[in-house]
Amino acid sequence: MIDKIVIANRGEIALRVLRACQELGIKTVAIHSDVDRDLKHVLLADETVCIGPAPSIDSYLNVPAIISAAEITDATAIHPGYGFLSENADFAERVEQSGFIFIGPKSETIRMMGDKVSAIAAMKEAGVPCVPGSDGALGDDNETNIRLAKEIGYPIIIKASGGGGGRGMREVHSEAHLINAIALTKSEAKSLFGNGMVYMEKFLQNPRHIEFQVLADQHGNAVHLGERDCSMQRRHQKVVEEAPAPGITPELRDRMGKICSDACVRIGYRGAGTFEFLYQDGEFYFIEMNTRIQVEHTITEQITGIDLVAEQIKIASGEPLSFTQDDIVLNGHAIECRINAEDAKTFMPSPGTITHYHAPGGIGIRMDSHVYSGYRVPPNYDSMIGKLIASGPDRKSAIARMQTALNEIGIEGIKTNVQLQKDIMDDSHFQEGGTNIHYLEKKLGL
Ligand code: MV4
Repeated sequence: MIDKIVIANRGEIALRVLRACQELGIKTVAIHSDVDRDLKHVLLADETVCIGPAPSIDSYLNVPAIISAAEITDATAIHPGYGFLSENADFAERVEQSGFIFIGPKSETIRMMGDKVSAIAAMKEAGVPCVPGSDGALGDDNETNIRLAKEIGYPIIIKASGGGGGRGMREVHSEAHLINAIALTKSEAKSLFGNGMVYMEKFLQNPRHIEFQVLADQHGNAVHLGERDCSMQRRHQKVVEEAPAPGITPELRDRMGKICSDACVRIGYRGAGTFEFLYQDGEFYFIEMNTRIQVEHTITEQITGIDLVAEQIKIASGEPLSFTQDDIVLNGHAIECRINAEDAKTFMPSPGTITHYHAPGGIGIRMDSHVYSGYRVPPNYDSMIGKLIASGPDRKSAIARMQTALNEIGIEGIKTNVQLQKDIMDDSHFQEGGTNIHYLEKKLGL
């Protein structure tokens, strides 16, 4: 059994993991950088280890320092959170080789999902619907690639196999640009990811981004926890997420969810995971799988009542899932607004001291944040300082509760995106539901 966990992260997710550990009676080790001594979870952890200076590369990405911290504190397991080393297969492998439990999938699974060509091949094989495309890496023969694109039909998109999350992709709208686009994406991919492999897909012009949450144990059991709509985004940064996704029928949810949980069993998946789909004209198309706990896991927790971080830990300890698919019931609606320390016009990060902080409350309100009055937001990391989650019996009540909470929240001393979130909640198209991935950028006039 896991009795002590190193929390290899910072900010709100480190606090989220610490809370789960405390509830499970597991001891905690907070590792932190120089500038993060006063983080809330560091102040609350059983033990703390400073692992390096502020730059992530020297601290939260410093693999030997993190493994050493696990060794000197005699920890059992390492929770990577999201971002940083959470989807680094080499890190997961080093953790396990050093005799610790990596709270996540096997390193081979992380490696397979990190390579999009192999991820798509595995999913297609497991019966998951994918975007019509090249079914593998593009070769160097121009004629073959031209014929392939013609068969798929323009517009198409060239994507780097080592990419994901929006990096290393290029749309192609006609044959005249194809060969050049492939060459450019290949060379970008080589310099960005050290891997020049690229593939081709039909380009979907107005999809929504809908993802399914899964949990799989080490005994061949897997379940899905429904879907989230993450279409409200700007430059590949999600701004608002909600669960369930507007307009998805129970039948479609059950069908797609089962496809995802069956695929988990088929590939030997372990832990929490997310199947990312593009959804357009009533059809789902798999694009990527995330092998970590995600920022927006909270909204799934609110509608299922399941503590996803606790489940990750229990699965990593070897416990079988304590519920079946039939036990999972979705209740009501939940919305998450990401609260960022950023300039409202330029979206540039706005670090500094929070002179006054007041968290909203009331029925259906959850504020996951590590900040407090007097906390200094360092300039070295992501600008997300918290997540405001509103839930209710239906979407309308969740929106009303979110609007109330956004008016109640008090964050002074730094710039935030609270006004943007109010504007989104007041937006008639958002209120209608089902806006696509381009909606927010268009609304902002980008
Ligand atoms: C696409 C696409 C349209 N067609 N693939 C962007 C991030 C990466 N996860 C995949 N992405 C996309 N892939 C095909 N075949 C449009 C996007 C896309 C996008 C996807 C999800 C959320 C936001 C997005 C913003 C721009 C483009």
